[in-house]
Amino acid sequence: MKPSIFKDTALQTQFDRDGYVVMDFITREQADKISKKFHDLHPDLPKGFYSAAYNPDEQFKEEIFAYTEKIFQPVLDKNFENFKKLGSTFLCKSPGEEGRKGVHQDWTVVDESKFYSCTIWVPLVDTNEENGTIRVIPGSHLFFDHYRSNNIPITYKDSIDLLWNNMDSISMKVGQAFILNHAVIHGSSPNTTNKERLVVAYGIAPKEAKLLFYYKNPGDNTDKIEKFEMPDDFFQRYYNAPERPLFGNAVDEFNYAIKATDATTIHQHLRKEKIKRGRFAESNDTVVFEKPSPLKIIQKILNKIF
Ligand SMILES: O=C(O)CCC(=O)C(=O)O
Repeated sequence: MKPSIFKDTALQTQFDRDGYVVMDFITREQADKISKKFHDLHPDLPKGFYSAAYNPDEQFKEEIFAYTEKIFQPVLDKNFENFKKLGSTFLCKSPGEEGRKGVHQDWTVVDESKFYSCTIWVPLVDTNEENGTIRVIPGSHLFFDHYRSNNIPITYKDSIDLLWNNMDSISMKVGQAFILNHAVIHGSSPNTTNKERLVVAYGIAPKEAKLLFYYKNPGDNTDKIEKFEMPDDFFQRYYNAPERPLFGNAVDEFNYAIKATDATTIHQHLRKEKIKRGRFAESNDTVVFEKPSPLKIIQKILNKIF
């Protein structure tokens, strides 16, 4: 059993089952303040999908963390226990196709046989499919147990469209939080409106979880990966991804090969999850996602009789 961090046991159960939860988090006024801070720090709107995490200026990122922290602190204390803070950043998605975030999982940064790590994703505007809200496959944090990082191959590369088409698009109100397990499969559509979609993202993990990072050299054709132990401010400081981290302790090195998972297995995972949630109609087909209409049921019965 992995340690709990939600004070509300119903939320923890939902998080453990789905790999994410949505909850009310900060007020519209607080969201507007954070939004103003973003605009003060970014007088020119960044293009495409922007994360402040890749800025090498630690002072700049510390200012974002400290500002968010002041507003988040009481809300975190009210809702979470036994957790540690990993830092925070802005995610801005400007209008345009380049803002799309494809199907992915976030890096493995803790020992996931014992722990999990999370992002609290808080939109500073209402979000929906049109302006590029988050999309997710419920329960997909339990599909695979591979290490994840830049350059480590993914097991589902041949099923990207299948996964994208089976995501839930989560419309959110400003100030709500989408709290995701870093292992859950997620992504986001392009912003097709004419206004930026702004989010503040804040990392947390169970207190006892040591931070880790797995690095694969893209220029190396072997299966070798390196394991690093990282300080708790890893996310605040690691700006040069996908390159080798410039800090942390390299503690191990080993061969790590990932086999592709075939589409049938992925269909089975999706089907199982949909059945769990009562969203999969009984059928001899492998992928029927909607409930059968009464007309179809009558037709089936008639087909059996005649
Ligand atoms: O903000 C978004 O649209 C997606 C963010 C995301 O997927 C990530 O940072 O891993």
